Amino acid sequence: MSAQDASKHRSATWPEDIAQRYRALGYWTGDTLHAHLERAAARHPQRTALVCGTRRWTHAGLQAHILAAAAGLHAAGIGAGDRVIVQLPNIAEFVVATFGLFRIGAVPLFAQVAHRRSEITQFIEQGDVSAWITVDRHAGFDHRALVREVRALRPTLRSVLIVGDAAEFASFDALCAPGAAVVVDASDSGAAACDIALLQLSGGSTGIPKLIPRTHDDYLYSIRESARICAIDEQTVFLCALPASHNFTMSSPGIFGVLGAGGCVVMTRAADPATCFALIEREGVDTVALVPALAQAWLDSSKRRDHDLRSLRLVQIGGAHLAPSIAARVEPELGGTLQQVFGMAEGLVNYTRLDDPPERRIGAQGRPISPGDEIRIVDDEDCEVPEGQVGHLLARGPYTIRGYYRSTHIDFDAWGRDPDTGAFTTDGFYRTGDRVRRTSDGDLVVVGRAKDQINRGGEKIAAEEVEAHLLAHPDIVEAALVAVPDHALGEKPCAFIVGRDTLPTVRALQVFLRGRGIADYKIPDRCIAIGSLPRTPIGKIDKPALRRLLVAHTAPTETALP
Ligand code: AMP
Ligand code: DBH
Repeated sequence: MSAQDASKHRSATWPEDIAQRYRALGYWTGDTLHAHLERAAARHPQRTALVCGTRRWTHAGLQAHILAAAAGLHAAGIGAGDRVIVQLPNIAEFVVATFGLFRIGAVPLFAQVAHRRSEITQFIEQGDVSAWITVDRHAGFDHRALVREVRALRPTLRSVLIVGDAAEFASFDALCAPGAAVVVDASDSGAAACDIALLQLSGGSTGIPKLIPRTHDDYLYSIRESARICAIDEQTVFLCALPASHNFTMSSPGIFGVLGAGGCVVMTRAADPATCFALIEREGVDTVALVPALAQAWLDSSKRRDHDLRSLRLVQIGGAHLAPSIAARVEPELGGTLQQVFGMAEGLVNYTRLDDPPERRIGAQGRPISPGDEIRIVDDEDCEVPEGQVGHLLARGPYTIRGYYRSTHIDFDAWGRDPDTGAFTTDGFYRTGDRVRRTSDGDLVVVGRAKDQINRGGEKIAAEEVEAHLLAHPDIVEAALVAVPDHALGEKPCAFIVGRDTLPTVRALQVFLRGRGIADYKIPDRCIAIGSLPRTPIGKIDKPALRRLLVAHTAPTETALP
């Protein structure tokens, strides 16, 4: 990237006056994510940092590996400011690649391992991505086949690095083998604290995915404070069971928070109870982060009796609605303190505090990290609702973005607002799309959602994105995706479709959607044919009416597809 492009990239994040305020308040310290980790390694060189199967790294050993990766990535032509898709499962290379990229000032864009051609090609375009680091195979899927498909469609993608058997592609392992490459100069870090460190994916509610730019300054602030709130230190042993690419697992306080405190991260590719309980016992895991669906699977597993889980100190649950009946079982049945986490990749994170009384930890989603977090709960006209009433949650603060990422410059207006998108108010608040109320204790309770999204066990699905794929089917005239309650996952997507003369079977539709190259978790399990979609008076599809049809099971014109 040219020096001019690099400076554009650098300025495209926070308005300067607001940045200065957060620096003056001490929230932003001018530190980078990799320097933070390097200092932890200097304090605790011989402590275990990372465990992945039978492989283990001390903090000093991990630093050496990261430095070798930085040199290897640089030698592969990746430079400061370049955007690089990191699509890896929960393996040590996730950490090595990510911090190697930080070290040379490159910007990881975290895709999920479940993402396929449709998502990856969009990310390449939107992020103007030049490289992609992925794995040979995961969960029975050959990622090299995906790379071949995507490369043919996106020739601008310069390099691909594969962890494992690289076939005809470059091998990440060979490139980054410790000692194989010239180690980059310790002073040679390409990034400044105000630069974009990484791009997260928005759960989204529109057809086009949005990229979330997080700077070293703002991300590190949320991580440091999260680690403090969760009492993470060098004794912490964290089990990374949810996908490492998720903002929760990465930063609340997650992988980054634990490593930055000198603690240990245990990676597991499988999140099932038997695997995780065995790892908790073997490694003395004390901290886990779960979505409600996984917590419930762990609670309901008979395998619990076969393992000693007494090392558990903190059980964090977030990402989706946690039923109080499940919450109440966590401490007596798993041990450890329950902590609810209500966060978003765009920024704002709320935690119940470890010393809150049990009823607050069971019944609420906590309160923000920072005194600098500004929260408004408003009605449809953006007027604040009376205290205690339900409204839309708006958030602004030292680690909540002011605009989504565009590879070109964002011209912020006077309030630091990205003028192009309705996701922000005129005075720079992020519209979370969540409906909440505040309790008299000051905790937030999430009561629902205004955004057109399905939360499938913590995986967010933008209805519009899937509807667009459904509408590409020649036999479908209209389509609407809504959430159907599900015992195990909380919600699942259900498609209502209006067909022409012949309708495809559910199976055929699923095959069709897979063929469109979308992640499996977005594919509806249920499809219902309907004569016409209900509309609101202004002509929008009436999704609440569709949801009512689903719940009541009384849709007179509905027929489940064969
Ligand atoms: P994402 O956009 O993928 O970062 O997901 C963030 C969204 O997940 C939030 O805006 C909420 O809708 C949902 N969410 C996260 N944590 C919780 C929680 N503890 N309870 C209910 N919903 C949650
Ligand atoms: O759901 C989320 O995105 C989420 C949940 C808990 C999150 O981003 C976080 C904590 O940081």
